[in-house]
Amino acid sequence: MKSGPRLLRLLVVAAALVTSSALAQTEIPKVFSPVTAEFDHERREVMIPMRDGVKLRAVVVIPAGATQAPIILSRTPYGSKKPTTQSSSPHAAMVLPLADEQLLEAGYIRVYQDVRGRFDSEGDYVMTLPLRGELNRRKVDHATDTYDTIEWLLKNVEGNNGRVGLAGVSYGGWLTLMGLVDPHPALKAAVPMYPMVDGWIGDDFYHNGAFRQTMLEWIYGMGAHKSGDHEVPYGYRDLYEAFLSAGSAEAMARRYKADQLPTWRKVVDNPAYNAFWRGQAVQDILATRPLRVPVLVVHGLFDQEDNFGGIAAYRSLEAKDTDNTRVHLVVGPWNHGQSQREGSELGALKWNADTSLWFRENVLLPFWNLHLKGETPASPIPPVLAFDTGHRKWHSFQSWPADGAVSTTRLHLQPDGGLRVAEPDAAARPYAEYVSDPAKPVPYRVRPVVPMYHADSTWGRWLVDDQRPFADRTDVLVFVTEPLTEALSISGEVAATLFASTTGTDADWVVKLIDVFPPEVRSNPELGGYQLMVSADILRGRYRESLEHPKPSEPGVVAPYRVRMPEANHTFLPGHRIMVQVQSSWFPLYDRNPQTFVENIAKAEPVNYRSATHRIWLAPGQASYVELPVVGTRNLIRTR
Ligand code: PG9
Repeated sequence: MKSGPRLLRLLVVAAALVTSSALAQTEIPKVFSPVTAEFDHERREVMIPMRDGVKLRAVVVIPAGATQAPIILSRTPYGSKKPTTQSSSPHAAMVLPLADEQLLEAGYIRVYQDVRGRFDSEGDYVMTLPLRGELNRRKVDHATDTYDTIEWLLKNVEGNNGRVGLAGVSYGGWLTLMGLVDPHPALKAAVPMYPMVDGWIGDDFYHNGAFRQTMLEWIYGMGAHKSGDHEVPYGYRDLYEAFLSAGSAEAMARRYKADQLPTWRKVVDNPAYNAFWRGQAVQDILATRPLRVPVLVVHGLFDQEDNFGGIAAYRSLEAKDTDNTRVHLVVGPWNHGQSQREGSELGALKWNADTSLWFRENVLLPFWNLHLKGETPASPIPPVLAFDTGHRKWHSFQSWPADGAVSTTRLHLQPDGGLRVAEPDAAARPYAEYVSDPAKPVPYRVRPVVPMYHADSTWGRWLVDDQRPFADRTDVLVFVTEPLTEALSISGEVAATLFASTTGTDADWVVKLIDVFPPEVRSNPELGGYQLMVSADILRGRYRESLEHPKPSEPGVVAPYRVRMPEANHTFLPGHRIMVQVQSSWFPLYDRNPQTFVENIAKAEPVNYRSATHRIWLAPGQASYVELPVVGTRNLIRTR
C-alpha cells in the first residue's frame, strides 16, 4: 500500500531521462549551408593528385564571375587554411592575406596549397626536399608537384585563362624557385620572395659555418607535428639563459627531445659545407638550368632569416637573361617577408611612406599583369629597383649593384680606434685584443631574448637594433671614422678581412658595419646617436681556408679571416660616422664556439669551452679592414 511514493519516484526518474536525452541531442545540424549569395568569391577546398598518387590539399579562391582569369599559386609548409580563413567576411580581400588585395581587385584566382606531408596534404614531409637525384631517390620532388598542380588547376578550375604565376615567401620562396626547374608550360611568371637558397652559406641554418641554434624552434614546430601544433616548451622567457644553462646546441635539443627529430639530425650532423649542403644549393642548381620563366626576385635589406638567398638566386638567373628583360630584382628596406605586410617603418626606422604597398601596387601587380594578362605596364619595370636605406629613396638600375658603378674601398681598422682608408703606420702595439669568455658570450640582442615565435617577440626587428649597448663591452672592439663631410653610398657585397690570432685553437669572428647617426636627429629623435647595422655577419674560424674541411687555428699564429657579409644599399649621410664592431660571439642566435677545436661544435662538452684572448692585427702587411662597395669613382672618405 505504498504505491503513492513509488509512483512519485518513477515519475522523477522518467522526467530525468527525458531531460538528459534532450541534453544529449546535438544542437549542430547535420548540414548547414552558410549564406554565400553575397560573397564576392567562391572558396573551394580540393585534393589534387600528384603523379605518385599522393593527394595534396589546396584552397582555391575564385572571384565571382571569373572568366579569363589568371591563377596565382603559392605552395606552403605552414598551412593553406590559415591564410584563407583569417576573418569572416563575404569579401575575399578581407579573408586572404593583405598582399592579395591588389590581386583580388584585378580578378586573379588565388590558390594556396599544402606541400606533401604537411597539414591536410598526404605524403611524407621532408625539410626542403632536394630535387630528384643523389639526395632524393624518389620519383617526385617539389618541381614535379608544382607541375602536377598546375596541370590539374588548368583542367579543373573553370574561368582560368591558361596562365599561372607562382609566388612565395621564404620556404615559399624556395618552393617558387623549385617550380622553375622543368616548369609547366603554363607557368608564365614567378616571384620568389626572401627565398631560402643556401642553408649553410648565409640563410636559415648556418652563416659562414656558424650554426643558428635558435632554429631549434622552427625545426621543432615543423618536425614534432604535421600541423605545427607543438612548440618548444622552453620554460624560459630569456633564451640567453636557456641556451647557456644547457651548454651545447645538442644538449639544448636533448632537453626537449628535439635531438630525435630527423631535421635536427640532418642540420646538426652536417656542420661543414659538404655534399648535403652543396647538393641542394639553389644558386648552383639554377645556374645549370635554362631560363624559361620571367622572374621577379624580392630581397629585404634587413632580412633576419634569409639575407643571402634572394640576391644569390637573382645572380644565377640574371646570368641567363641575355637581353635583360626577363629577370628583375627588387631590394627593399624590409625584414623577412615585409613587402607582403605594412612597410612604413621597421623598429626605429621610418620611411615616410608604405614602401611595401608602393611596391605591390607599382611593381608587383604590373609584373603579374604583364606576364599573366598581357597588359603593358604604364612605365617599364626596371631590371633592378633598390631602396637606399640611408637616403630613404628608391633607385632603378639596369644591373645590380648600382649599374656596376661600384669600386671596392678598404677601410682599415686603426690602433687609435679610428677607421681610415690608409693602412695604419707601424705602431708600438700593432693589435687590439679582447678576452672572449664562452661563459659570458656577447648577446645578439639586449636581454631578455624572447623566443622567435612568442606572441610578443620582436625577432623580426633585431637587425635594426641599436648597437650601443654592445659597444661598451670589453669583448667588443670598436673602430669609427670622424663625422663624414660628404655622403658616401655603398651598394652590393660587403666583406671584412681580419688578420687575427688567438690563444685558443678555434674562434668565431663577427663583424658589424654600422651607421652612427649624429647625436641628435630632429625628424626622428629616437635616432640620435643610434648605431644601425647596415651589414653584419659571422665566420666560424675553422672554415677560413676551406668551407668543407675545417681546420684548427694554431695558437698565437696570425691568419687572415675573410668574413662574407650581406649585401647593402645604403648612404652614410654627412654628419654620420661609419663604425665597425668586432666580437667573437652572437649568442644565443649562434651556438658558442668552445674555442678549443672539436669535431662538431654543436656537440661540444662543457670541458671544451675555454676563455681565449683574441688579437686583431693592425700592422702594415697585417692590417685588418672592411671592404665597402662604394658607388661612384670616389674612393677616399673625407672627414671633417
Ligand atoms: N625562414 C624560414 C625557413 C625557410 C626555409 C627553411 C627553413 C626556414 C621561413 O620563413 O620559411
